[in-house]
Amino acid sequence: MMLSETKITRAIIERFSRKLLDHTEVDTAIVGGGPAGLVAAYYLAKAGHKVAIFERKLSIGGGMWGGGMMFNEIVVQQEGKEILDAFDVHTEEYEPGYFTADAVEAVTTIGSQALKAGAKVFNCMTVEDVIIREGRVIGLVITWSPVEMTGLHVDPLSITARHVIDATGHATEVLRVIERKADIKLFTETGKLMGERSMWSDKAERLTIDNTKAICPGVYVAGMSANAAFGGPRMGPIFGGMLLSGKKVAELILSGDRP
Ligand code: 48F
Repeated sequence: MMLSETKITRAIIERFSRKLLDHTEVDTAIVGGGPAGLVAAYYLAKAGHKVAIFERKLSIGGGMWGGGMMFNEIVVQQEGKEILDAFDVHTEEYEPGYFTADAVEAVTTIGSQALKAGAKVFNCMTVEDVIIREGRVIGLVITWSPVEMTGLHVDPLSITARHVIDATGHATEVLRVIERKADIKLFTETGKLMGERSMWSDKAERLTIDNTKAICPGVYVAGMSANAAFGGPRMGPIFGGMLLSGKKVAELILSGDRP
């Protein structure tokens, strides 16, 4: 059989369009495909939710690929190890209570499981705005990342979601746009984005879980974004909190929690 370039082209356009069309209305839209977003996507998709992850970069994995300072090993504590065990990521004890895993194995395995569970990743897409109706975030405004990067004057597209998760890490990009453009009071002490504090691994890892919750009607925060939203410290290259936060936000949504 002779391969036809136009058939290859049509296959890509048709299949991608079908995928995107299928995800113009989703149960949960996750902004950011870092460790927290990927773990959340896995548990939600496994439970039957229609899940779309929008990731600005070409690759998912966020800050996990590089471990600490590009030494591509991650550290997790006991509870984090249990999540890596569930994904079948190999871990090795370093000292009691400290486990290491290969950062690349962690990203690829968790990413693979999330997709196999049914979550779809839209990489190279940036969320630049939200849709709000009656004080509730009901959707996202998306554009191609190269459009954003080059500053091309092109209008975006939008999707709707019953739940949105800001899993954008340190940047808290969804919350920033809500704060800038809407009169929605966030569920923080000040009603505003509180901003992350300097590194304190132990405290930050615990707070990440506590801070994983709804931040305003329609939106949850998970991962580093949760600490940055509620004024918690950063934790550095320990990733258990990210994984546990992804699982917790999925459980909150699945429990019917709908702020
Ligand atoms: O930063 P990231 O890995 O977030 P996380 O899951 O994990 C944090 C850790 O990596 C590390 C840490 C803990 O050890 O402190 O930083 O909380 O992944 C966030 C992803 O969101 C994407 C970004 O490219 C990254 O891959 N992202 C950020 N803003 C947008 C976005 C946006 N507006 N639209 C789409 N993707």
